[in-house]
Amino acid sequence: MKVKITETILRDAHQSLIATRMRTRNMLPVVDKLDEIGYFSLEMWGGATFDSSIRYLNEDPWERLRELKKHMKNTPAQMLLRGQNLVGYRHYSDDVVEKFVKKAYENGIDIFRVFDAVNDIRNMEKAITVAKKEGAHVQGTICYTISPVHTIEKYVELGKGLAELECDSLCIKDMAGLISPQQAYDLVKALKSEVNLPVDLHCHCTSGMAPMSYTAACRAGVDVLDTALSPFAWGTSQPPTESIVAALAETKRATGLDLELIAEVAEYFKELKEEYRCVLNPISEQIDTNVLLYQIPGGMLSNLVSQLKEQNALDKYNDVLAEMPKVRAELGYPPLVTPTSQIVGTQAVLNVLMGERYKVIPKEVKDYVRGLYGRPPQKIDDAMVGKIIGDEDPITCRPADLLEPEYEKMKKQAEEMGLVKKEEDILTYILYPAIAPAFLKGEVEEEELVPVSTEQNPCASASPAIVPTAFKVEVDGEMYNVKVNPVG
Ligand code: 3PY
Ligand code: ZN
Repeated sequence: MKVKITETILRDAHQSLIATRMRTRNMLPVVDKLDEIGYFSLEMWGGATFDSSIRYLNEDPWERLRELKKHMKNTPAQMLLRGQNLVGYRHYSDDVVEKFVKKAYENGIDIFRVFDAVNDIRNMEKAITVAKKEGAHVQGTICYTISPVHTIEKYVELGKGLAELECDSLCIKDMAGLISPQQAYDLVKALKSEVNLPVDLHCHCTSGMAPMSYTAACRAGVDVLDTALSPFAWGTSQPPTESIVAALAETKRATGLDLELIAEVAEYFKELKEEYRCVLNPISEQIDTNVLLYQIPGGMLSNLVSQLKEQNALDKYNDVLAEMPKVRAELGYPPLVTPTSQIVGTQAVLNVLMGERYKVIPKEVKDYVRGLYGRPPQKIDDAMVGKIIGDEDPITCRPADLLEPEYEKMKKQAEEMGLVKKEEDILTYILYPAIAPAFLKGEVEEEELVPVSTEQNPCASASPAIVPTAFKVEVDGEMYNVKVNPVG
C-alpha cells in the first residue's frame, strides 16, 4: 500500500531552519503547484507561525490561512496545535480553546494535529473534541522521547486513549530526532496492531537517523510520513521529500508522487532559501548525536553554549550537560519540547551555576511540580516535591479545570482598546496580549532580513509570559543573569 506524504515546507521546515520567517508572499506563488503534487496534506499553519507572523512579519496569521486555502483545491490544510496551549505557551481556558479551534476550522484547517508536551491526554481533550465536532480530521499525537517510563506499552496506551476520543489518525512526533530505525519499527508495528488508526511518523533529522527510521517505519506499515522539500530539509528539519519519494519508488510502499513535479517546486524553494540565508542558523543544519546522549535538541545545545559564555561560565558546559538528564529524571522524565525543555534547562543551568542543586527554583519549575502543566510522565518523588513546593499538594485535576472562562473578559478589553475589526482579532489578542495590540493597530513593521539570534527564534523559545528566556536571580547578594532558550 502507498505511503502518503505530509509536506511541511510551509510550517515546520521553515520553523526549524529559518526561525519561522517565511512570508505568505513567498508561499503564494508556489501553492498551486504544491497543491497538484498529491500530498496527503500540506502543513501550513500553527506551531510558531502565529507568533512569528505578528511579532516579526507584520502579517495576519488568519489572512495567511485564508489566502493559502484559496489555492488548496486538492490538498487538505494541516495545522499543529499545542493542545490546551493552542498556538501560544500557556494553558488557555476551555472557552478560548473552543473559539480558536472553531475559527481555525472555519478559516480552512482540515487536519488538526494536536499534542501536549507531557503527553497528558487531558490537555488535548478539549481541542480534540471541538475539532471533531466541527468535522475536522483530528490527528492525536504522541510526543516521542526516551526514558525508563516511555515504553511501547505506554505509547500504545496513549494511542488507545486518543482513539477513544475519536481521533482519525495518530502521529508519532519525534521533535528532537531521537527515534532509531528499530524503535520506529517496533512502535509503528505496536500502534498498528493494537490501535485501529492510521499512523503518521513525524521526525526531525537532528541525530541523522530519520531517513533510516522512515524506511523501517514503512516496513512496519506506517501510513503517512512527514517530509520537507530538500532546500528546507535535513538538520533540525524533516527528511527531504524528494529522497523519500525516490527511495520508496521501487518498493511496495511507493508514494506514487511525481518526482519531476516535486523537483520543480523544490527549485523554487532553492532560490528562496538564498533570500533567507542570513537567518539560517548553521547549527540547525548540522547533525548532532549529542541529542541522543543528553536528550538536548540541537538548538538548545547551541543556546547553552552562548548563555554560559555570557555568564563567563563556559567551563561549566559539561557539568550542565550532565545535569540535564538528572533534572529531567527528577522531574518525572518530561519529553523535552516547549515548554518542558525550558523548565528542565533552566533548572539544570541554575543547579550548576549556583553550586548547589535546587538552591534557586524558578516559578515555572514550581508550577510544573504543582501539576499545572499536566501530569509528569513519572510520579515525582515525594521528597523532591517537598523540596520544590514545600507542603503544597500538587493538583490532581486537569490544569484547565482551574481556569475561569476568559473569552468574554478579554473580548471586552480588546474592544475597549479599539483592536477588533473581526472576531479573529479577539483571539489574536487573547493569545498574545503583550504584542497583539501593536500589531492590530498596524504599528508593527516587517522585520528586515538580518541574522536572528537563537534568543529571538520563536521555534527555539517559549513565551516570555510563561517561561522566561532570561531572568535575574539574587543569591547571597550577587545577581545572576540566567537565560535558557531550548527548542520545541
Ligand atoms: C511547536 O510547538 O511549534 C513545535 O513545532 C513543537 O515541536
Ligand atoms: Zn516537528
